[in-house]
Amino acid sequence: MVAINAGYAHSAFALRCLLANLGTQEARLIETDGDTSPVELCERLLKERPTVIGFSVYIWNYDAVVRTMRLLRRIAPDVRLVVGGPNVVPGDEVAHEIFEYADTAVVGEAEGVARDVFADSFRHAPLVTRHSKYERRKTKDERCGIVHAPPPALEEFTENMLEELNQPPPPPPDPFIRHTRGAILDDSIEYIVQPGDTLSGIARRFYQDGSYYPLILMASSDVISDPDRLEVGMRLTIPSLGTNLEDSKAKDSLWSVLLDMAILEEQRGRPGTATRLRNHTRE
Ligand code: B12
Repeated sequence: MVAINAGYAHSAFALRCLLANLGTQEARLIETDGDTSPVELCERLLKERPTVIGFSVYIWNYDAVVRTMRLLRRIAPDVRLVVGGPNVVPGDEVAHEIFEYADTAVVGEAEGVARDVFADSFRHAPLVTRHSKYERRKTKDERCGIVHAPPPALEEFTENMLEELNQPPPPPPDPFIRHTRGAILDDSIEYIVQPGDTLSGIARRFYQDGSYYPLILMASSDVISDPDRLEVGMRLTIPSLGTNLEDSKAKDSLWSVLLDMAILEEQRGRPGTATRLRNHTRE
């Protein structure tokens, strides 16, 4: 299978899809680009001793594919040539030469037919009679076989997809982690929000440092949606700062939340608070 890629760095997605659908057939992917000459490419291909060569044909490699196929027809007339890709368009006035050199042309998305197309090319398809060793003249009977690949069964696909989407979401893996984001709650206490309370004020009261408020946020993320909007009567969980700093895992998750909150504080125009949050992670 040959892909002549173009200027933009990319890999031949189409041929990887086809190779995955070839079953047990032995096949190789040769990727190159427009800088490789047809002679060099033919050399490289024939080293593999192929019985069939499949070309992926796009607008950016059409000429290179035609020149390579023309050469192959001369120097390796027994190798069967298959083409496919968006630039294989029967009846196209510009891109018609490809059909003169190909034994089989596949039109459309070929995953479903690849196995058959290549198996037939290998085993059953009669080789076109060559008129001389170096020249191949087509007669009306020697037209390239055209395989129209049926469009993929998208309805079935989307139906299955919809069915999957309509399933209820799976339960979260670990409710403890979801609610606490890794904080240890063993020595925590409950605090009911009073009028005038702020999260950093509560942190100052319990931790003597308002910039540790993310620890309360971690433990109370099931009730607090916005750290700037506490509501009177909210029941907050206040974890022990000491217990969380002593445990390396809990400390790591606290540090990552402090850094997240530092970014948020900067966005909200509070660079001083952001710096204090970051400073904790350097302690
Ligand atoms: C992603 C994409 C890009 C990406 C990456 C390209 C890449 N090669 O991976 C980027 C952004 C880089 C890109 C750029 C360009 N693209 Co573009 N791109 C696409 C897009 C949207 C998807 C390509 C893809 O991966 N499809 C999925 C694969 C599996 O499908 P497929 O390539 O068609 O292959 C199937 C069949 O064609 C067939 N098949 C393919 N090869 C072979 C070989 C054999 C032997 C057989 C039997 C069958 C077979 O079977 C495959 C599996 O079903 C298509 C449009 C589309 N919806 O397909 C345009 C498309 C490929 N791009 C196109 C164009 C024109 C370009 C540009 C030239 C645009 C420009 N003017 O700059 C550039 C240059 C490309 C380059 N490589 O330098 C055209 C090509 C037209 C043509 N007749 O060849 C397309 C078809 C869009 C369009 N309708 O105009 N593109």
